[in-house]
Formats: sequence, structure tokens, C-alpha cells
Amino acid sequence: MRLSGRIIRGIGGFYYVYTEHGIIECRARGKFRISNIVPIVGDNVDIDTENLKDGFIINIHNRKNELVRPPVSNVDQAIITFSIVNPALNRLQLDKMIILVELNGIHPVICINKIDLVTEDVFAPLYNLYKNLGYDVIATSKFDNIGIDKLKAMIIGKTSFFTGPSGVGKSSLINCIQGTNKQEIGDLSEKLLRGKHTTRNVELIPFENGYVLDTPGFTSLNLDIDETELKYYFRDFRNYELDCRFKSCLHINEPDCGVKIAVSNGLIDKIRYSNYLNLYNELKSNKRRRY
Ligand SMILES: Nc1nc2c(ncn2[C@@H]2O[C@H](COP(=O)(O)OP(=O)(O)O)[C@@H](O)[C@H]2O)c(=O)[nH]1
Ligand SMILES: [Mg+2]
Ligand SMILES: [Zn+2]
Repeated sequence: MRLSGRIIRGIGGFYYVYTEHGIIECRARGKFRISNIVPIVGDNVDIDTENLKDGFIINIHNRKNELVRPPVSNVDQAIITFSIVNPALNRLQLDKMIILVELNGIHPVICINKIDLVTEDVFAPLYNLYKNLGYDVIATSKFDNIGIDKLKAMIIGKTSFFTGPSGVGKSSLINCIQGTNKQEIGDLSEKLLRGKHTTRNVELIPFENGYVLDTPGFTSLNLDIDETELKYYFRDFRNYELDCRFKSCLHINEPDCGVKIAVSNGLIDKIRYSNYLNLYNELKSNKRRRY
């Protein structure tokens, strides 16, 4: 019998395919090895099964997108989760993450979690900054039960990838929206003690006609773009770069730069601009190292 489904987990050559008849344990047919395609979590596949328990993957549908770390395909949106304190927010890391997600053709959702730990005048400016740039932003707290229903509504029918630093509450949020305790949570100190070797398997959790993916948190992020293209990922610049004297202006040292004027007038957020400069320099020095 031929069925279609989605790979939700892969361990040692076995792929667990979620189908209308439940989860079927599959192996890949040799032809994938010949064409150099390795099935990954997230793939939509056709399988062949006799008993609805195990079977073979016979076809992998074209991927809409594909992430390398963690290896997962066909992601619709990334819930970029951060807290403002405990752990402290690193705005450079946040802006870098947004760009990384957009580069991969994935819709970013910015989730400011643990808002029970700060007052509104602390998180509202951040919320408004990204909201005004046109991003989907959500403020959440598991203890005060804020934003959980909104988050739930945002993930229905989609494949959502929770990402963000360790300890910000990704696993907790997934537990909250599912109403379970399936995801392992822990405090920061515990996690740091356990160290880097706690790489868990990538697993898609079927939920509300969609899927969620928990990740252990990122350590290093590499943007794979030329530094001259970075400016296109800063929406803040769009209205002001028309005022730059040069069309090729990178908004760094050029004279009559509309972006720099907007920064000094407070029309563009200063930290966003300084993150742009930091990332620009980082990309430039990475390139130098490569050659
Ligand atoms: N104050 C507060 N703490 C939270 C919240 N969400 C999670 N935590 C705590 O933060 C710690 C890390 O949570 P966890 O879900 O494991 O974070 P993860 O590493 O991003 O998956 C745990 O001790 C949680 O209880 C929240 O909304 N408010
Ligand atoms: Mg976690
Ligand atoms: Zn400029």
C-alpha cells in the first residue's frame, strides 16, 4: 500500500513517518543513496507499507526549504524566542537570528518571553520597535499565562521551529501550548553544567494540523551572504536610503547618507544601526579569512 506522510524523526537509518494511519517506521530505498539525497526530518514522502507498521520511503517531495543546523526541511515559520532578563537579551544575536531565518526563506515571529520578570516600560519599546518594522511580535509568559493563546493561534496548521538561546523558555512554551509536560525544561545553570554534548534528536511534534520543532538553542550562527547585501535585510533603512547620494551606498562612510541622517535624528533605532555595522564588519572579516 502506498501512503504519503511526513518524516517527524530519524534515528540510525530509520525514519518515522507520520501518516493518516499513524506513525510508520521506514527505511530509505537504495536509490536515494545513489542520487545523494538523504531523507531529513520535515520531508514530505511517499512510502510503501504492507502492514501499516513498517515500510520503505519510495519518494521524497521537493523541499520548500532546508536548514542545516538542525537538519530539517519545509519549515513555515521560526518562533525566535528571547527573554529580556534571565538570560539577558543580546540584541545583536536577535537581529542576526532574524536575518538568518529570512535568508532561509522562513517567516520570522519574534517572541519576547518571560515578560512576568520585567515591567511593561522595559519590554514595550522592544515590542513596538519590531512591530513597527512589520514583524510579527508576541509577548508571552508561562507564569502569568500571557500570549499563550495568541501563540497557539499563530502555529495552527503550520510547521513552526522554536529557536533562541538556551534557557529563554522555548520548551516551556511548547509544553504550554500543548498542555503537556513532554518537553524537557531546565534552568540555565543546569544546562550549562550538562554542557554542549546534550544534542537531542530533531523531532517534529504533530500539533493542531501543524508541527512544532523544539531546538536546544544555538551556539554560533553564520550568515552566508556578502556584506554588501546585508543592508537589504534591514527594513529600517528602506524609507531613508532613497535620500542617500549614492545608489550603492552601504550607509557606513559615504557622504550624504540618508540612513545615517535618520539614525542621528532618532528615526532609525541606534542599536539596530550599530548591529548592522557589527554584522557588516563580521561578514567582511569572515570573507578575508576565507581567501
Ligand atoms: N519567569 C519565567 N520563567 C520561565 C518562563 N518560561 C520558562 N521559564 C523558566 O526558564 C527556564 C528555562 O526554560 P526552558 O523551557 O527549559 O528553556 P529553553 O532552554 O529555551 O527550552 C526554566 O526554569 C523555566 O521554568 C516564563 O514565562 N517566565
Ligand atoms: Mg529547551
Ligand atoms: Zn546611505
